[in-house]
This record gives sequence, structure tokens and C-alpha cells, in this order.
Amino acid sequence: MIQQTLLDELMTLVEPGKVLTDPASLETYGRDWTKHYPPAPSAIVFPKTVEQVQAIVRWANAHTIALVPSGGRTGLSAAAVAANGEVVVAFDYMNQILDFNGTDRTVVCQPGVITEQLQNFAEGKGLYYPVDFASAGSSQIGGNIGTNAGGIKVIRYGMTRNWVAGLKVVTGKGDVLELNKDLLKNATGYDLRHLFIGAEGTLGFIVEATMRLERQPNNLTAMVLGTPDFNSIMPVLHAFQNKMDLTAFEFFSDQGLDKLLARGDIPAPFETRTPFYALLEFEATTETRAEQALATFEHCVEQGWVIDGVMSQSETQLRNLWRLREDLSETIAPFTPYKNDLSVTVSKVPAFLADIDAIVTTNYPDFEVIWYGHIGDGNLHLNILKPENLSKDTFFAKCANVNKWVFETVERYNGSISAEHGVGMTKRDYLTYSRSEAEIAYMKAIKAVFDPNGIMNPGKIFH
Ligand code: S2G
Ligand code: ZN
Repeated sequence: MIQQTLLDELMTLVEPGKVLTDPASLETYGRDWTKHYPPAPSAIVFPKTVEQVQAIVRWANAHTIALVPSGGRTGLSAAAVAANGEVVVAFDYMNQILDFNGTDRTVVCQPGVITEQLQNFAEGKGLYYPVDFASAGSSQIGGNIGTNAGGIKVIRYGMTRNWVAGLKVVTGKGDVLELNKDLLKNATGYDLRHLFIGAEGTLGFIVEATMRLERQPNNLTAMVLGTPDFNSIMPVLHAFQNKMDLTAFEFFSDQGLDKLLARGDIPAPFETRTPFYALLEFEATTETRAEQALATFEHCVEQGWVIDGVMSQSETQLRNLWRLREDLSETIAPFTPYKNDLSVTVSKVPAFLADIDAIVTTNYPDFEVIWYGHIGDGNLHLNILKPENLSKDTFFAKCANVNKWVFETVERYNGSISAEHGVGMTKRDYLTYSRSEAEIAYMKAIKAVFDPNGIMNPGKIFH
């Protein structure tokens, strides 16, 4: 823990009442959505300006005190967990949208802007912020950038990285850098912006972000298609992609649908129950486009890839169909899921799925396995639910045993052990299944440049 004299000094760097040390605050702000590591920060500090962030970083360097960034605390890899007496720097009071430019289609955000706040702001301007995922109602833009958040529209719009026009950061050395100055074209050496995107707060703090917006999509329409097995899902993707640009292509298993329907507040997509479901979305800009979708659906039925399906006819039905996929994460959370977030190139998905499913069914015969994810991006979320009769530690230990085989398979397919949730601490020990020792050495060398005293989120991504 930190001496009181140092905390007294920290208090002078921010406004009164913006350093908390009470147990409830330490517990709340010291964690993210993971349950693997008990939060144990020394204090929580809430800066309101870039200058205050800079002063905090300089204070931390002077006393070699570790700092952990905290945004919406929705992370899934413990990257925002302060488990070793660190000081948490929370951006809840840096939550303003500072500027908008209709010509450039850009919005300048402080890091604490909630993702949904930016989405609504864009809508109000007749534009669209196209990165979306289940936790958008509480995640913050700073955290989305720090983890290069993905979600359900990546197949059409890409990851958060694609939408960052410029960043203002405070490096681990305490320098303020303005990166890329919102330019579309800027060929002046290394694009340091991209080092901070996905760095999980290990190089410095994001203190301002210029986000790019897109035109609004027209008449978004979703289909949920029941498929007989894993192998039918990707041919459905290719059949539709040959005809139209999709804005989403997700999948989920019938076990997942079971959990959702048990809630009683979401209707089943159609009568028939099938082992898997694909959820796809497109812009039904013309009647022809909608007819093309229906014709493709018929083709998939003829091919035996689809058994039954439904297409949204209204905004409400569109939202209800999306809830079947988007509400999965929160619905299974009470079952203490052991989460995997895997990706391979799309062409490898069928073989990869078959191999992973064989490992999981062989090694977890008595565990309930829920599959879902952004299969159109090659990204699969494999969630193993904790049996009632097993303690969390025993359950996680059993799951960690199987990790070896799962990650060896990921490595064999040149895949990623973390497609979008980041490395943090939960995947740190498996990093070499996706990154070479040489790459890790370069990453550590880059960290040493930006954070020579190792105060920025130490122990995240790598030891
Ligand atoms: C999703 C959200 C977190 C989870 O639903 O796509 O990325 O539950 C996830 O894995
Ligand atoms: Zn996801």
C-alpha cells in the first residue's frame, strides 16, 4: 500500500474529493468484468484535465508507483484490474464530447465518453458510429481504444482502430503527444497512434480521441437462419456475401438460445429448433435487395444448409432478433463462464470449429458449452459454464487444463488466442501461442521507450 504522505501529494494534483481510498470504491474501480483476480488498488484518482493526468504520471514516475487505467470496467481480460496495490486512474470525469466537424465527419471525445453516448451523438448529427457490442451502454471510448474493441459490425466496418482519426496521449514518461492530428493522409513516419490502440494502457493514457463517423445505414434488416450443424454456417455466409454486403454475420448455438428463452422476455425466432443459428444483417436499400436475400435463403434451404428462418419486417423485430445474440453474454454471466475468444482466418473456420469442438466435448463431457460469436470475422466465443457443484477455483483450474489443447489448436491454425477481448492478465500466459518470442521482445522494447519506469499498467499483456 502507498504511504499517506504520497496520497496527500496525489490529492494536491486533482480537485478536492477526487482521490478515493474507501473499501467500496477500491472494490468498484479496481476491477473489470472478470472474476479471476480480486481487486486490490491503493487508491482511485479521478483527473478532469490533461494537465492533471500529466501531473499524476509525473508523480507516479517520481515515486515508481504503478498506475492502472479504468474506463467503463467492462473489460474481459482483467486489463483494468488493479490487483497489486496500484493507483487506478479513472476517467469518469473526463466524459465530454468536445467538438464535432460535419465536413470531416469527426467527433473529439474525452476518454470517459460512453460508447452509446457517441453513437447517439452521431445519430443526432445524421451520422453513425459503427462500432457496436453488448457493453456499449457502459464502456468508455478510452477503453474501447485501449482494447481495440470489435463487436458485431466488424465484418462491414472493422475494429475501433479503423475509426480513430487522431489521439492525444500522455505517455508513461509524462509527455503529451498529439498523434496524427485527425488527418486522412499523413505519411510522415511511424503512425504512433496505432501503437496506443490495443495497448491496454501499457504505454500511456489516452486523454482525447478524435473519432471518425460514417453515413447512416439504410433500412437495416436482419435474418435468423436455423442450421443443422457447424459445417452449414460458413456456406450460408458465402452464399449471402456473393449477393450483398453484410453489416453483420453472427452465430449462436441452441444451448445459447435455450438460456435466452428461459428468461421468458425474448420470443423464439421461429417454431423449429435447430442446433445452430446464423444471424445476418444487411441494408435493404431496395425491394430487390430484400428479394435477393429471400432468394438466397431459399437457395440455402435447397442446399440443406438452412432448415428454417425469419427476416425482420420492422425495427422492433430487428431489435428482437438482435437480442437473441446480444443478450447472450449477460444471460450466461450468472453461470460464471470460462471464456475463450478465439479467431482464425474465415477460410479456416469450419476445420477449426470441428477440431475445437472435438477437444471441448472430449475434455468437458460434463460441462455445458455455449458457442456464439462473430463467425463472419472468424471470431468464436467459446463459453464453458460452471457446474453448480464445482467451486470457481476448481472449475477455472479444470478449464485451464484444457486451454493447452485449445491454444495448441489455435497456434496450429495461425489463429489468435484473443480476437477482441485483449490479453490483460487472463491470456498473458498464453501469449506465445499467438505471438513469437521475437515479437514479444520488440513489444517490450517499445514499452520501455514509452514507459521506462514500468509504471503503466504493469503485468498486463506480458510480465
Ligand atoms: C460478445 C461479449 C463478451 C462475452 O457477446 O460478442 O464479445 O460474453 C462478447 O464474450
Ligand atoms: Zn464478441
